[in-house]
Amino acid sequence: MNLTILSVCLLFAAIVGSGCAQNGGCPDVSVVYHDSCYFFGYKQPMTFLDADNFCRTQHHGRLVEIGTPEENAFVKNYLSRLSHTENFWLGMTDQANEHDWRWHSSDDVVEFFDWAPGDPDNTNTNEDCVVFWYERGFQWADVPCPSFKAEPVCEKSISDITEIIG
Ligand SMILES: [Ca+2]
Ligand SMILES: [Ca+2]
Repeated sequence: MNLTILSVCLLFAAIVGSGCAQNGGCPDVSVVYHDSCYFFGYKQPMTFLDADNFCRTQHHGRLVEIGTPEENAFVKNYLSRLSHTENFWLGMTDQANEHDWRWHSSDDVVEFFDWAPGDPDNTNTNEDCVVFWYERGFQWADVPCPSFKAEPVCEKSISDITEIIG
């Protein structure tokens, strides 16, 4: 664990009262919130498919799927504390049917949204993926899946880890 990660971890612990020592079974580079580990990419913007692949292969998880306003607030709060002017992918698309937003890993219907004003606008009828948009305080914006580049936020359920270990 390097100093930066440790600092972030301690800051996080101070905010939410959650310890870092055990880290809930998550890898050292992750942050724990409720029953998931989160990994925030911070080096290399990539396409949606590359980001999805990154989360599955590097973190054995998936792009983040936001189920509640509280989870959304947690992720946005974390992103806002990174000294990092970048956008970050969510794991949702409306590629199959326009305006029918689904979680990418399960095809389940997305029920909570935090769209930035004016989004989703499906610019050029070609915006089927979604980012936490830096310039709008990390509210959500639809962007083109194949050409837009952003950083991944990966999520892994702690129950998945328990199943692997147990
Ligand atoms: Ca769309
Ligand atoms: Ca848009």
